Amino acid sequence: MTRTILITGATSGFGAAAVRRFLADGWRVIATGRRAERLQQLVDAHGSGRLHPLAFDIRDADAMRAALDALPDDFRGIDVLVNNAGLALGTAPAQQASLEQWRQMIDTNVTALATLTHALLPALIERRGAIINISSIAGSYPYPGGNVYGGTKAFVTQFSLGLRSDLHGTGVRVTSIEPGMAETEFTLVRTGGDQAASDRLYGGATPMTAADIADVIFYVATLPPHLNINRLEIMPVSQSFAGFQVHRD
Ligand code: NDP
Ligand code: 8X3
Repeated sequence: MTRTILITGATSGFGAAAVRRFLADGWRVIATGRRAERLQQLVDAHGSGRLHPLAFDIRDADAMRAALDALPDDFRGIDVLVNNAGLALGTAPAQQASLEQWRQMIDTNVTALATLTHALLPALIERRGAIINISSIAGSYPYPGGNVYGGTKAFVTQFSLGLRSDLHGTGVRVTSIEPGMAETEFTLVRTGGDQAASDRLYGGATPMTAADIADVIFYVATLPPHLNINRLEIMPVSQSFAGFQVHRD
């Protein structure tokens, strides 16, 4: 039977790679994001038989509801939800950060993720489906300038574990995937379009790729139904841990 997956943030990075990965395996894919032209490019490349684009700002709850309500019959039975849409904005210390950027991260990474999950829970329970949330190592390991971004990802991880508890006995699986450094448009977005900063961060480091993470999402989504990976933390070999900082007078 053809299974259906909804992937948010499918216009770039992990989400776009995951769309390709699941289509290649014969799934039906609902792909969301704001940039309609990027979604259209996916349709142009893969056809619309098993791919349904939904262009909306995930922070707009009414637009989200309307998009879900308008799904064609073939795409209504969602088996897997991948909550991937998200962003970091800025690297300034909290005391210099933009409140507007903080709010955008919370609205996108936390509120929209919870809203979409809430909307799809009845259908996912009915189909004994799965929820795969894209968190981050930033939710576990603080770093200077990570402030609200890290806080939003800590929410994603803890929300995932809480969902597991609540969904006990329903057969619905929930996984928090927590990647480290991966080269996507993430740093371009975070820096307001600074390509040189993005190149400096990833240059010579052999970061993970979007396809690496898409493979991990696919692995989690296709595990035997009696297995649940609760949390999955993944880094490139070139990335590891550093020490605490000490201020001296
Ligand atoms: P990209 O910037 O390449 O992709 C982010 C995606 O999120 C885009 O498709 C974008 O679509 C979508 N998105 C952002 N804001 C909105 C919005 N308001 N409405 C709808 N869609 C939105 O980054 P990544 O692929 O790297 O990021 C994917 C996820 O992975 C994020 O949650 C990120 O925090 C997380 N992550 C990334 C890591 C990395 O190193 N790259 C590491 C750990 C976690 P559009 O702009 O078209 O709306
Ligand atoms: C993205 C990874 O370390 O840049 O979530 O915050 S990090």
